[in-house]
Amino acid sequence: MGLKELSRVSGLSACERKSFIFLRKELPVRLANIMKEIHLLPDNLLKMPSVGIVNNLYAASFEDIMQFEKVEVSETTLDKFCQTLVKIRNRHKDIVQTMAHGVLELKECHDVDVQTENNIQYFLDRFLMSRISIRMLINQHTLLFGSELNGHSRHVGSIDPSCDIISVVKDAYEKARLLCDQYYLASPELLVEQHNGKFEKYFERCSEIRIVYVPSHLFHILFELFKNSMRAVMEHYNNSDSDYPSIAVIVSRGKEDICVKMSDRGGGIPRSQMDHLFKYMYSTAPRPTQIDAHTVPLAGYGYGLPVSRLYARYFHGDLVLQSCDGYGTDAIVYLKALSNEANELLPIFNKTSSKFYRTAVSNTDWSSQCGSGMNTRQLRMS
Ligand code: W6P
Repeated sequence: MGLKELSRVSGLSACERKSFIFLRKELPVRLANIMKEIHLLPDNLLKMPSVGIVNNLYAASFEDIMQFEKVEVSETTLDKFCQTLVKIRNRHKDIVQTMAHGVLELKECHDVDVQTENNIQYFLDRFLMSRISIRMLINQHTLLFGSELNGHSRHVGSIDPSCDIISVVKDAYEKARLLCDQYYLASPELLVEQHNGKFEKYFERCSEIRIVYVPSHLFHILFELFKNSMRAVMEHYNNSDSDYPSIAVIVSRGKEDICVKMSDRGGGIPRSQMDHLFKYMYSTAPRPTQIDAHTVPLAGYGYGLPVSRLYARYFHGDLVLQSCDGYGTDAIVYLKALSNEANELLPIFNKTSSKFYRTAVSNTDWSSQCGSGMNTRQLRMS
């Protein structure tokens, strides 16, 4: 579904009944798809207790929704349905941690080969994306038709039809800054600039960059990026410098994309480390022991970055990082400028997806040395 439909189908003009009819079919499909996929996980991981727990929670939620399969639609049914959705949302609240724990358990008991690591990466991207989509549907229904109703705001459920990007940037910065100040007793300043394409010249007062979007998703992404940038800056200048280089954010609107570029001067990351930032297996390394139990590190060792990228991709955006080692890092969040292009990106379970888990990682056909590479070629040619 698209952002437009998500706000319309279960929106003001449509009714609770329509949304109910849609969800009682759609939710079991999405739950079942991901349960099928859980069973394709490497055997070692499937055997981990945490994965069993996750599977049981999905099964329970599937059954809860199936209770509504053939019931007649009445006021009572609709009320019960809302309550069931809230129950399901709570039940799955900590599932990301549980899954991450399962991956840690696996790492502790077994050597994880490249093939297994690839499978887990592929699975978690799809599992977590499916979870984002299911929560989006549940939130829309319960916000619009449940008791959480807020009639005053312009929001349609969790969607803001006129989401002001710069306000979300400033909000995420302030929240990250609180954590940064707590941990490092200082924080970098924020510089924001906007480039609103052709609109800028004509209407100074209407030139805010606004789009149809889910502000909580954008907040999640930017908060994560700010935490990473702030940590990099603070650690890079870990002497008693009081002048930390600011974090610079540029928000731009083109015909197709909205871009939010966040640049820090935190010393950058080597190119060889770049891909690891989005790897679940890499980020589930046990935390280094904390010196002070009351302060938490600002960022890192979580699923923060890969999940943020999924939030961006969910409505056909993206998140990319680029770094100059020794200088600093740029993170760019891409969003679709037009809401009719912002449709849900969903994992589907089919032959291609199941094949992925069985296909071995192929050997590379590039070589960096003439040693062994040449030898095999010579051997084959002779
Ligand atoms: C860094 C590492 C990083 C990750 C994500 C976003 C910003 C930054 N800056 O040094």
